[in-house]
Amino acid sequence: MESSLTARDRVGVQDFVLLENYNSEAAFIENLRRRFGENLIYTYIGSVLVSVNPYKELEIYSKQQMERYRGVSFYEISPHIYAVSDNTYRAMRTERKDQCILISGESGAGKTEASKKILLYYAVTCPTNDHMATLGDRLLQSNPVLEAFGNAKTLRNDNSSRFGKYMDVQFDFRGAPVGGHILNYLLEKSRVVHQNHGERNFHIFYQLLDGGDNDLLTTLDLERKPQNYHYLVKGNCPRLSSVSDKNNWKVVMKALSVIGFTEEEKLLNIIASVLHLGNTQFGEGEEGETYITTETQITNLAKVRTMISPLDFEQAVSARDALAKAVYGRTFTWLVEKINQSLALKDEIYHSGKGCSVIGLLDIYGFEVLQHNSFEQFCINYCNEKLQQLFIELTLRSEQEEYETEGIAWETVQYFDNKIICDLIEEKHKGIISILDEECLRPGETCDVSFLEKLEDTLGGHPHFVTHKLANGKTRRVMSREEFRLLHYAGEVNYNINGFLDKNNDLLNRNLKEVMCQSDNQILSHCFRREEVIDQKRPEMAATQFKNSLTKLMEILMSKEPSYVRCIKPNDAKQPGRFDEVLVRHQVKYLGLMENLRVRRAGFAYRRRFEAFLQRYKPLCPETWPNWHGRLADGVSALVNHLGYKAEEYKLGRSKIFIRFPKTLFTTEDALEAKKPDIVIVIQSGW
Ligand code: AOV
Ligand code: MG
Repeated sequence: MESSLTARDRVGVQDFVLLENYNSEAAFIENLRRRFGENLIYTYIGSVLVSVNPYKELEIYSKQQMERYRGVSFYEISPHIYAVSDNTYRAMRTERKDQCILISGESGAGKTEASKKILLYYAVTCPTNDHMATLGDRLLQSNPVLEAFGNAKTLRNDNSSRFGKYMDVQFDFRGAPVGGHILNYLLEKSRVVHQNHGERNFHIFYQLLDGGDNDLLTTLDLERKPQNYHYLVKGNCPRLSSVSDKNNWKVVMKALSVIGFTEEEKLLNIIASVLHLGNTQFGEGEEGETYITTETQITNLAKVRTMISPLDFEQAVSARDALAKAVYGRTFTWLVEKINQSLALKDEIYHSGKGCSVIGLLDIYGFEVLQHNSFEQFCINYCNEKLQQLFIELTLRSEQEEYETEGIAWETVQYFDNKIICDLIEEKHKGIISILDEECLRPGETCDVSFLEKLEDTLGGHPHFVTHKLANGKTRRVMSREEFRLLHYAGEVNYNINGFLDKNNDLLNRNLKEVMCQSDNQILSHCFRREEVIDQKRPEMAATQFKNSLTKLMEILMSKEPSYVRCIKPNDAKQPGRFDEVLVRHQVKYLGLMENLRVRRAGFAYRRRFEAFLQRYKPLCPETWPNWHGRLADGVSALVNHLGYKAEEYKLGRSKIFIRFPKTLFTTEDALEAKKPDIVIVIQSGW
């Protein structure tokens, strides 16, 4: 077999399973470091892809590279995100089973970039369906739009996803992409009205101000300088060196037109209104009444002002901000709906009876520890706990269970099961979310502090929950009286309770809702439904809604065959070429990569069902070629004996053969490759 691997590709080992000292974390990290030094950012643990963010453009994503990976097995070629894309695609085609690719890692580790590369691979390499020739383009163009409205610069990442995203790509029976559907999860709305120092609001605001032409800005009554807008100055970071808002504006406008979007004007009107809303300033009158001290020309806002003015100063500010968040958040959801309409599967394909298969891509916000962590970080980190739980469930646990069902002797690998933390957060009645909801609903005086006290009463003594009072000198780091600490699988995080109740309640003044229902802007009147104003039922609280949507997401993912991409961030400075070992070690630990490797290694790198193994390799043994008529297990036995497999190299289970080292399989594959011309000749001569 001609190998496609060059000497450089072979730096270190390309699959950790081949690492001699596979129990050593130091050897693991050294392998990552050496490969990273050669710009080899991808390495496997069996079929799991580990990716280290290079923080620079690498020449490994071209169309030629895509071609190299098409239809090629994992072990024949250097590890790549395209190999995962291709293998997943082929598994979907041959096994006719829906797939999903789960991308995890902390903020800035490269999840979103990975998901875009996968999508690009499908858009470029898959056949096209005549009915849906432009679908690939539309799938790709959904990204810049959603990023403009849902991503922002944070201290961790200049293009940080501030919403969770799960995207289904649907393929027809010939393997052409024919549809797509996006589910979005909890946008970090609070960013619309407040940003931490060094962070920005959502990209779209700056793009509009920098890129919109003069006429547009005049129509919207906007000035160019972000500094003039109250909602854009909180982080004191109007410009970014790494991105051009002006160029991205063009990209986003073009993307909207590819998607077939016709409501730009209304959409931009809303974005401008949010900025004007932020600039609505209040003064306090002598009698404690509030008056508006600013004037703008946006008509919708006139009514809003009338609504706000009877409130006291603080209420007025908070009503204004609540409105801005609601308007932005709902517009974002509306935008996702619009994109979904553009990607929707055509009825004639849906009803063709030929069936579609699906590959789901999950790209969520990564685990996040900030100086000041609030409700948003709590939700984001909870989401990461759930994803880690799924990983444990599907790789570590199911792998070990398979050995049991197959009756293979096996030494159990210990791993940290984070279910205890998921329960701490989501359990009915005594989980943090339940307690938070209860506190929001309890009549009488409730506040963030009473919430904290309730947490202490209920959760005191839980090994993953600490507060100032409970710490009792047991913790080295000082905690304030307004915090609780969770010991997450990925590290400790202190959450400040201020604002938890409000954010969970997520209430909007009823009168303001009413004004929005009556808006001339159809997007707004669509987002704020009259029924909502009439309906007295209290909608579910924010955290519970999020919890329920995550439960549904887990069900979706569990019903599919998963592949994993584990992203690692090499340094905190967003710099190329820097590999901070302490930081990487921490991630390797909490991602459970060593356990992942141990399970893979202590176990068997490859496994195949007897039928599949015989079918593929039967030409290599006279006893099994051309057909084996006895018991499948005996046929496999005869085959491996003939091939000279040693006892420690393999085991036969009840229905599968387990091969310990990839090398064994490589050798067998090579033998098959060498044999191929003979087989063809034999078949042609009518044997
Ligand atoms: P994230 O999605 O994991 O963070 P991103 O995918 O946005 O992280 O990556 C952060 C930045 O790292 C990108 O903007 C690129 O500059 C760089 N980068 C990542 N992967 C690559 C790559 N393969 N090649 C070149 N540069 C890369 V977050 O959304 O914050 O959780 O919430
Ligand atoms: Mg991201």
